[in-house]
Amino acid sequence: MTKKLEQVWPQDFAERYRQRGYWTGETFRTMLAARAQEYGDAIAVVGGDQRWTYTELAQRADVAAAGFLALGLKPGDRVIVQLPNIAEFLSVTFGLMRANIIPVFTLPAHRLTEITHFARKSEAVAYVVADKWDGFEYRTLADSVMAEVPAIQHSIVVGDAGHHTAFNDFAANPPLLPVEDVDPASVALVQISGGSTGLSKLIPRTHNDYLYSIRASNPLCGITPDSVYLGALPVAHNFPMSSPGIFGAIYGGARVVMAPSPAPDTAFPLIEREKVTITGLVPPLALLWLQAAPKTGHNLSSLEVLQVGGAKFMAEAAKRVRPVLGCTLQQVFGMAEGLVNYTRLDDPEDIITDTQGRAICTEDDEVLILDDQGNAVPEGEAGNLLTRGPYTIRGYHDDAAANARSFTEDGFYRTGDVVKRLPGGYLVVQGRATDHINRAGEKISAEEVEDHLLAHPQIFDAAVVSIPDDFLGERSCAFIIPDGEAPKAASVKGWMRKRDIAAFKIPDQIVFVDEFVTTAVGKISRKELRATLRARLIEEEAAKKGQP
Ligand code: AMP
Ligand code: DBH
Repeated sequence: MTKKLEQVWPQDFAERYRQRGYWTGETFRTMLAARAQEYGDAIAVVGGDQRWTYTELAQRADVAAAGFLALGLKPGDRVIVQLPNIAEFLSVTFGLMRANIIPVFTLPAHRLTEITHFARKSEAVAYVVADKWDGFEYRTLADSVMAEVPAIQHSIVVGDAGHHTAFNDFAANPPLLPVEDVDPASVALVQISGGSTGLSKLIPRTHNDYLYSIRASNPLCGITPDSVYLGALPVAHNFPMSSPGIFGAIYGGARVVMAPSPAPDTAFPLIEREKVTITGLVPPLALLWLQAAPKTGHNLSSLEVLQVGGAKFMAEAAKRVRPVLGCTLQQVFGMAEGLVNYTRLDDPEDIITDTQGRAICTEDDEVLILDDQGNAVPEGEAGNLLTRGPYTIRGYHDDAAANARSFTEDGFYRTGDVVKRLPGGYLVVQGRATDHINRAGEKISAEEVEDHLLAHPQIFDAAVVSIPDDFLGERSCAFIIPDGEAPKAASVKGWMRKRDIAAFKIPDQIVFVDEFVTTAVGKISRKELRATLRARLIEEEAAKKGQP
């Protein structure tokens, strides 16, 4: 028996969210069908040399759905999807949803260790990858995943499939039989958390709640049928997927352009050619774009909105967006668990540059800012952000310990972020209470990386911390107490690489130390330890910089 995959709000909340029109009963399947009706001949997606109209996208989703069902997959099954920014991202995803099969979205950067964790935790029965991407062989990864997780019965490859199941052969299947309509309160897809403690957790999102966040995002981000959204960040991530992202674009009858890379030399020609109007970036990429734009020969004048989020965008950089790129900046502070804040496109310039926006749902995104004792802090003072609302989850999948930690008894999600609130509900992110590293928008759990390091035969103990970084925002630094003679830092990094984990989790910096500080009683929490080590390194680096 597989564990039930669900996301349930208490009855009174569910009723309220329905009554107020947030949850409409629409599903991804009915949504796409309606768009194909209304915008049939308009181009829905551009990726590589593919250009599909809405009619074609819906047809391709039907073909994909028939193919998945012909393999023996059943409604309610879970499928790991690991695809880059290609047109097929949408035909695979809508195909799965068309058949009421639930996609579990992983990032192209994930490797065997992460994929097997997601596969086991979600009890997935199939795995969809592209053949090769960015120099990496996903078919080989698929072989390893299948060998380690026997419950995965099918590996489906977009492109040259080798001995795997070819997604491109799905077209040979008999057409789709009618599929039963799905309950809009059921889970449509699974997102993954950045993992503030330990391994990443699974985030089940329902049709009702996810579609609400998309539908409500569109007007705040200026999406109309004339919009062209560039998928620059990996589109499996919650931000470019839903804020408003590729789904917002499809919801609005607009166009998605898939960029194989967010680098200016790839993205700028696409902006010019496809007349892109909106895209979303993490702060380090926004800095790169600001640097490259004045020198580019490409015409970027179609760009109306540049969204920046995933990590804090500093005000000084934010101020340069309009003069350099000639478009409106939209700061986006969101989380795969739900709550998304946007600066509004017509906000005064200082709100746009100095805040991370305000919640989508003015009436029913409940935002609390509390001190460590749980008391509300006065407006303008920093505190812990907790939230509850029509698209914020009430629990992770199958993780009682994480749920006990991350949710209050009355269902508020403890975001782990420290924020202050300005008049009008605008939030300014000040920092965070949890020990993860936000490396250019990729969240890395200190604990997860420490666990890997502790498996090294020459490492006695390790503490991983975030260090402020001019470009990345934060980088990761591992403090290591060697067991005997210290290994070389490069060899520790090389060894980490062989652990089959996403490259962004490999420590940027390694510092060997003889011992960790302890308090008078000889005990120190990991949290205090990390804080002390971090403070000391920052101080030492500042002292070094200060020297002539
Ligand atoms: P996740 O829970 O993995 O989806 O990551 C969401 C987290 O990313 C938030 O809780 C914040 O810590 C961080 N984050 C997202 N957007 C911003 C932003 N605009 N400014 C600062 N931090 C952000
Ligand atoms: O960082 C995030 O997870 C994020 C950022 C902006 C997000 O999930 C979102 C918008 O929806």
